[in-house]
Amino acid sequence: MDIMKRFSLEGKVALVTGAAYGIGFAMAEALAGAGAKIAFNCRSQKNMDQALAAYAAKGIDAHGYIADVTIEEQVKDLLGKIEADLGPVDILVNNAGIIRRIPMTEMSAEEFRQVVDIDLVGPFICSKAVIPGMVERGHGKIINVCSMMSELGRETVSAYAAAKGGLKMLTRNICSEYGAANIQCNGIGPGYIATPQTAPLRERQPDGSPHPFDSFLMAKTPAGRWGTPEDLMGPVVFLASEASDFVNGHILYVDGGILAYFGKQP
Ligand code: NAP
Ligand code: GCO
Repeated sequence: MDIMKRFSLEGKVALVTGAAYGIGFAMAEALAGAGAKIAFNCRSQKNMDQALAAYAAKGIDAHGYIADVTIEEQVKDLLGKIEADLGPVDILVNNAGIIRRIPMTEMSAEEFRQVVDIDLVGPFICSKAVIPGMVERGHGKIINVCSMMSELGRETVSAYAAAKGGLKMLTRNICSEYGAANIQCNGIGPGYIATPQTAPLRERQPDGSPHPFDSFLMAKTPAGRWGTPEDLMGPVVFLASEASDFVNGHILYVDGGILAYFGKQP
């Protein structure tokens, strides 16, 4: 058996949501490197233009579309366009997401709902839109981008933790409901990754010292560093490929060991 062939995505069409930059962009780059045709969406033309230039600079012929993952009509329209341009989606990566860091008692219900809407209802809408075609064609891969907060809580991120915990269970439920149709739905749980989303946690103090969260995180991470979007490239190709065909409903944490560790002893 040529084992490397089991990792090939040649001939597959992948949709990575919110892949204009950050983790989604790196995941799309990895899927393209393994042979997949890439479609992505984001919400603004400005981000789209920058992203298309960034993909082109890497030699990737990515197809970008403006669509908001929380609006069902826009997602249906997005999938219709992708099917016409590239073919039906074989691999869906539910990556688009936001965070709001607000103490729970100061957070409005509207702010809470907005996070849950994008981080949990969005993946439901996108998955619901691709599953019937996957069932018809007899195969499909769905990868949900979860979080440390699928397992852990922390001050100020109640909505995000609720949404990412829910996304872990949506992952298991899609596996339960559609595993028999040869659809594998797994999650990737990145640890703390250096992207625009986590920039506020890495800002230097006025005296040039590291942000207190940065020092706290280093003491909690056996790898002793922040993750990079590139750290997610191998895991996403694995979960998108035939190599993982008997892996279903699993959350693969890519966290430098955070979830295994009690923290650095004083
Ligand atoms: P990021 O740098 O803020 O990128 C988020 C992406 O999502 C952007 O491209 C954004 O594009 C898009 N997006 C947001 N809302 C959207 C919507 N309603 N419809 C379509 N696209 C939308 O975040 P990231 O750090 O790369 O994170 C990507 C995913 O990984 C998120 O789900 C995040 O929760 C998760 N994650 C991140 C980390 C980390 O440490 N960075 C760790 C664990 C999990 P536009 O705003 O242009 O639409
Ligand atoms: C936070 C962070 C996180 C990470 C990530 C961890 O404020 O705690 O932004 O939640 O982005 O999801 O896995």
